[in-house]
Order: sequence, then structure tokens, then C-alpha cells
Amino acid sequence: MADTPSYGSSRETLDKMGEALKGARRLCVVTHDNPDPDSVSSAFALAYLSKNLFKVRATVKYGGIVGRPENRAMIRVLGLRMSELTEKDFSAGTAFALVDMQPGTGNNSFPAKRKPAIIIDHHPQRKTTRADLMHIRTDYGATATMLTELLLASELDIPTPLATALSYGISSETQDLGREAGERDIAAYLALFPKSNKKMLASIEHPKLPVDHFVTLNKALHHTVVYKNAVATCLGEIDNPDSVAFIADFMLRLERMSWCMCLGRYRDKIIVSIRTTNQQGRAGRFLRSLLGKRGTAGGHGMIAGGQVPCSMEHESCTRLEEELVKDFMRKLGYKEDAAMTPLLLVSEPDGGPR
Ligand SMILES: [Mn+2]
Repeated sequence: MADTPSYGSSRETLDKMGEALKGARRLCVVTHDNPDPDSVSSAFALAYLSKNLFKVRATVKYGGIVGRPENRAMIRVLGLRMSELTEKDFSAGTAFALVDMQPGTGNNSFPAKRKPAIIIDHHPQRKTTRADLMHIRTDYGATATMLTELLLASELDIPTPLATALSYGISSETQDLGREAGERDIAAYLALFPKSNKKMLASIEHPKLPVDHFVTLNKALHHTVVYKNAVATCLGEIDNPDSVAFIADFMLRLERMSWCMCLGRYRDKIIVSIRTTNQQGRAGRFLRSLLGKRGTAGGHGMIAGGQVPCSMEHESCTRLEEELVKDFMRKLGYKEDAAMTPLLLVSEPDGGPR
């Protein structure tokens, strides 16, 4: 089983956190837009440390919307209180902390030029990233693992809702410790498990689903193409930006598939998700080079997300989406666009790659 990690360096990080918070009247912890369980649980853990270890009041703020039914259930079941980041939050005496993201990546509402007091993140460090405390490590499967280590090092009690949030943060980010998870993630999960409420966890993991969810699923099934080991879905206009990541995870489960791309149009952006089963896939780099100057992207080895601005009319957006799908297939080395087969025809005798 996993070695017990040493919390020595975590204690140093906590000291630096205390320094970074010196003189602050209030801490505002910001998640990325359309926050996932990893960023939400990390934000509440950091707010808890701020209040209980450093006696600095803290609130959790987010951008975008919380759309995924599991994430909504998490916030409801655990009674997590968070609100949207607004102009009013930028008052004198307020220090900022960013979790699970860095400024200027296109996936958050924090002003790119502003320097936060604290950044805790498991995405690759950007050249322009600055903060008083930068705890940025790519060898963690989840930011929630980094926060769990800090909580354990602080020797504070971890309340049940927070332990439950963090264990769900780790398990959902790593697909039950199977994707990009290392020994540290496993050790953190095991430390949280006895402190988590299993009934609450179960109701978060298996929430009731709104009708919209099935409508999106239906749309996805009818707008998915397959070529060799790659699958791509265009959802068109969506009401819930989280559906893009959800469908990407779902479609990657199709047998024999090792790369997946999903696109969805939300407000004036095309949201892009990439998933791969290839541990050396460098999905973040793959998506950045796929989008080029057309958009922004970030990610890790096996998952990546990005956005492409598209304020033009419907037909041009559709053309841009088709172009992105072709570029995706081409980047994987597939040159014959014509050989892409609609998913629902794949099982028919002359339907495709079988
Ligand atoms: Mn994360």
C-alpha cells in the first residue's frame, strides 16, 4: 500500500501561507469557472485553514455556473456556502487565493494581471504565474490531495462535510483513483475515508438527474463520429457547460477508444474537452497545439479543457466545429475525413471500422 507521505514540507507550506495572509482582513478563495468537485473541495479546505489556523475570515467564490448534477448535489448535501465572484469582492484588505487554476488560463474569472496571495494547483506552472505562496505541483492527481496534506499537517480536526467533500474531490478528479492518481492521492483518500459520511457520498455520486441530462445524452448519441480509436462529439448549443466534460468521459468508455473530443457551444464560446486513455498522452499540450491561436486550453496528461471564442452566426460556428473535429483526427494521424462513421451506424454491417 502507499507509503505514508511526510508532512514536513507541508508544515513549511503552512508557514508560508501564514506569511502570505499577514495583514489580510479577509481571504477570498476563488475556484475556476464552472467549478468541479476538485476545485470546490480544495477551496473549502483552504477557507477552513484560513479561518481556523490563521484566524482570517474566508469566503469561497466561483465563476460560471455549477451544472453537473453530482456537483450540485455535493454543494446541497454538504451545505457548502459559496457565491459568485463580483466586483465588490475586490475591496481593500482582501487577499485572494486561487485553487486548481492559475490566472490567465481562460478558464477563470480572476483578473489575469492581478497578483493573488496564494495559488495551490496541480496544473503545470505558467511562466507568468505570480503569488506570495505558490504551491504548484504536477505530481498530484488532484488539488484536493494537496489541501488534504496541508490539513493533516495542520493537525486541525477535519469536519465530516469537509472530509466528505475532499474525498469526493479526489475520487471524481481521478475517476476513483484510476486516472492520473499517485501514492499521495491514495494516501490522502485513505486518510479521509474514515472521516467521510458514506451515505452523503453515495447521494452525491448517484443524484437524481434532470430531464435536460437525458436530452443532452440523446443529442450526444446522434452527433458522435468514430474513426479507428478516436471518437468526437459536437453537442451544438448547450445550457450546461459541464455537459462537455461529462460527455467526453462518457464517450471515452466506448470500447476500443483511446482518444475523445467533445465540443459544446455555451454563450459566445465553444467549450472543448479532450480525454485519452494514453498515460503518455499529454492531453493539455495536445489540445493547446490543436487549438493554436483559435483559443486557450489547459490540462494534464489524460484530460484537457479549452475554449474557442465564437461570437459569429450559427453556420460559421458549425463550420469551426467541423474544422476542429477534422484537426483532432488529423493530429492523431488520420487523414481520410470521409472515413469517420456516425456512432449509431458503427454496429451496422457496412457502417465502419468493425
Ligand atoms: Mn483539478
